[in-house]
Amino acid sequence: MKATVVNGGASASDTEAGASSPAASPSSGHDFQGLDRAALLDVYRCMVRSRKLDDKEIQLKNQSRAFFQISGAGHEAVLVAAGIVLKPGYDWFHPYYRDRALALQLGMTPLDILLAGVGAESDPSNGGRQMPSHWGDPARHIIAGSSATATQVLHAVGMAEAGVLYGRLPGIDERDVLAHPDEIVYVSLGEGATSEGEFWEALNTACTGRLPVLFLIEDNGYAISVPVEFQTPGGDISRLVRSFPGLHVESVDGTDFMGKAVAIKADGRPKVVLFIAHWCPHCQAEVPLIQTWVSAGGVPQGVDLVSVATGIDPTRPNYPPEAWLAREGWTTPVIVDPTNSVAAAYGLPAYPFWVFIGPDSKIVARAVGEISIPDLETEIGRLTAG
Ligand SMILES: Cc1ncc(C[n+]2csc(CCOP(=O)(O)OP(=O)(O)O)c2C)c(N)n1
Ligand SMILES: [Mg+2]
Repeated sequence: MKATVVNGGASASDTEAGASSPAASPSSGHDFQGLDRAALLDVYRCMVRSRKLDDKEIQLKNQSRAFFQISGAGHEAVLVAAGIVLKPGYDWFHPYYRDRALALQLGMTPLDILLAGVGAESDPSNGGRQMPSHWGDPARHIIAGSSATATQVLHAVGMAEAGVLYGRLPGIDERDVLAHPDEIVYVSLGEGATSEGEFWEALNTACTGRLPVLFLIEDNGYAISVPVEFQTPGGDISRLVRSFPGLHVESVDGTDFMGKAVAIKADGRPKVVLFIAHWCPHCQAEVPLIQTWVSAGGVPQGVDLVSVATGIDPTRPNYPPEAWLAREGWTTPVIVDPTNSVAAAYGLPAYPFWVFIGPDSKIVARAVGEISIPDLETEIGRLTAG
């Protein structure tokens, strides 16, 4: 799941990219953004709790004790990160129905969620009058939304505007409790809902008014059965919104809790970089084999595997490459190279193209064409052997 984070306000700079804010941990050589073991375990616990609740609700539905289920599976990582950097009861939340892990991270309990799951009168979100996963918790500033997709983005922009006005207008009761100069408004939606007018109206107003809104677009590749490339031109909403004045845009791997923007950086870790073209039959053959190897835990600890989608051609098969790779279940981070500049920097001669980079950032080997798993492992072994 790819997450695009955009905000139109001045005060949200440390909430971008779904990443957490503290400084780096010195202990392990990995960058955990300063989160210690206990904090990371809490993150993991919340993600697992969210997934287990999905599983339980599916079971309840199969038993006809619940009548609808809306899964948050695959969305957990970026949502727990968002819940950590934002403050319940201080910032304002307009989540959508996939935001189970956010609701948990902000403090809603599994019981709260299950009561909504079975439509109980005591459901704290909506008293059993809404579908499940329509999170609501006034004390935590979680505002239950409508089932009509994308309506929440206009509510969020209105909330942000109200916050600004509360700061300016005299004589408002409880102003100090209800509004804070550095509060922000979070709103989330799927990539399909960005095709609706409400999304563009909201962006328009947020940017014109420089309102502190964080839009989290959770791009899972589909709007029910409609693939993203059928309704978002170019298949990537983050590319379309980059020209809005005052809008900061980050596109991150939403299944990676650290929300890393994908890059090939000199960070002391050996790397294997795979360049692929969506239309290339050799790449199409290679991708499932490599994915099987990755899924079986083939990439050794301490080595980064990165893929670069290059040679992009809208007139050729499997365009856009992100959608093709999503269909293939590709879990390796992808750098999209629309101008072939990354490929040129590494001297790509043909597809697929492999580059093996040592911990000192020097290129150790290059390989062109399909590569067998034993040969791949031999090359990686040479990298890690120093
Ligand atoms: C205005 C409106 N149109 C159609 C629907 C039916 N509907 C519910 S979810 C959904 C797909 C939304 O896809 P996306 O925005 O990508 O979110 P995802 O479910 O993939 O997270 C649709 C069309 C709706 N709820 N509201
Ligand atoms: Mg979707």
